[in-house]
Amino acid sequence: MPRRHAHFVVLVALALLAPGCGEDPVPASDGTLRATLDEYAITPQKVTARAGELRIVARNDGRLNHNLRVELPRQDAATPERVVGGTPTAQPNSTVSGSVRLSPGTYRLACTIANHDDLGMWGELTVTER
Ligand SMILES: [Cu+2]
Repeated sequence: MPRRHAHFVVLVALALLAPGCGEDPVPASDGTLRATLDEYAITPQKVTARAGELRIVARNDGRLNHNLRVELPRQDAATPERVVGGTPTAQPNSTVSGSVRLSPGTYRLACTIANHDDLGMWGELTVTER
């Protein structure tokens, strides 16, 4: 096989193995988003919900403290993300909950503790009309 093709095959294989890539979003059922927190991931990473009150229940399966916050994406480089709601901090092996009122739009999910967001603790929340 020519070298260029070999590289292509490797890239496709990596793309298929990469977690979270191309995953279908998981709908929040009964107005509740259930998620698991771990070092350093939010599962599921892509979620959809209907506009209105969203209850968030997050279980911490990790060994560090984590939280699950809903953020409006930054409008430009100079403006930070704005947290609109979420859960308090969850100790390891505990479950925390919170609720947030959401209008249709695209939001980020993130753990706002230390640099967990940068390490991969983030996700996407798409809110649609009721
Ligand atoms: Cu965290």
